[in-house]
Amino acid sequence: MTSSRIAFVVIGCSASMLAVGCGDGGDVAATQTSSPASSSGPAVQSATVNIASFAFAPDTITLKAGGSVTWINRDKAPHTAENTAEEGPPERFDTGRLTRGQQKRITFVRPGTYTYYCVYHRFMEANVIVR
Ligand SMILES: [Cu+2]
Repeated sequence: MTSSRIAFVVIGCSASMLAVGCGDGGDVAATQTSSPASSSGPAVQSATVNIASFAFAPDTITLKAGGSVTWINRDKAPHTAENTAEEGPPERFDTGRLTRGQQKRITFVRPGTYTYYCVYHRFMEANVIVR
């Protein structure tokens, strides 16, 4: 009677060990989460940049290649959005002089980072990133 009882305990033990081993790997993998990169956001087909209080808002646009950005001047002062050749941009662009309420749409074809400024107020700087 003693020997059969020992055998029963051993079988029960190994069965529970199998169950634990089975559940282990899957649970660990399921709890892992990846944090998405949120620095520049998803690329969009079109965007609007408001020029207000001597600043471009938003100051960074991430655009799909072939997409367009529309600049609208909300200030009393005239502004432009244009880039320079010195920074080695993929392409030059220039909205020209925009007075209050005026807007200009520019289409971007070549991928790259376009850092631009206002020719009247050089401290006004912003970026269009084309992917
Ligand atoms: Cu300006």
